[in-house]
Amino acid sequence: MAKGLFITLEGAEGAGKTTQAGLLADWLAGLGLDVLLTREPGAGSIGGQIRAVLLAPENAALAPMTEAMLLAADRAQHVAETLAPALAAGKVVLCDRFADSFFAYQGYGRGLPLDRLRALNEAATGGLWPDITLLLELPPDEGLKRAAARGAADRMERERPEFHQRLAAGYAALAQAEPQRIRRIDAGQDAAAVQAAIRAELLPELIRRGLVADAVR
Ligand code: Z5A
Repeated sequence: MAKGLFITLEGAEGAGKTTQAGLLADWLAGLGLDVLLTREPGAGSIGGQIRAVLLAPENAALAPMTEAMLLAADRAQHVAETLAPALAAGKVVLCDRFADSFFAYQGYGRGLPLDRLRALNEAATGGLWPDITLLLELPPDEGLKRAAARGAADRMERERPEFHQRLAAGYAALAQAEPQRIRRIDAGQDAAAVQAAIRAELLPELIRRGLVADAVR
């Protein structure tokens, strides 16, 4: 289906994904690439409505499978409306969270069976999978401190510390299983140093795929 390049940013709350995605989009555009920056959950008008249900603190009673199905619905809409057309048009797509969040949060965090989540994810994406994933790693308490400094916590940020520990372990397991795709980045450095580490990971890939000239190195 895809002929563009699909890059996802992953990590726990406050790891700096949104900050880094913006800096990365600017750098890639500066290299002359046609970039689309998007996110999950909540891209587009329908996604925005699903996101509001998912994150509202008053929806504390949302059952884990309901949460998973809402996230899968958001992803199905996002793939159909945004991701597949952009990749088919040859764009570099940067997505702030995608399927690895699903396995880390709903699988390792909530304890839903991974095989069920894989089936749900496959139904939502039609098999679309990231080419490269940048996993921003930060101890959970550090990320939560950063997120808290920003303001009121949403439904998921209010989870107990054990939940955040499980999802950090889940991300590590996903990265171990797919080291070629998932690049682990130390997110405990200042934002400029994190961005430099991301660019150092990506540049050889961009050159290898013929998207930028070796001269940029
Ligand atoms: N979710 C899920 O469960 N399953 C799924 O399949 C998907 C998602 C797709 C979306 O929340 C929620 O959905 C998320 C997982 C779940 N759980 N929660 N909560 P969101 O989109 O609202 O938030 P988020 O994705 O967790 O991102 P975030 O909390 O906004 O954090 P971030 O994007 O990683 O970080 P940031 O916004 O760039 O930075 C956070 C703060 O730290 C900010 O004040 C920055 O200025 C600061 N910052 C950034 N970088 C640094 C460095 N390097 N040093 C110091 N301070 C920094």
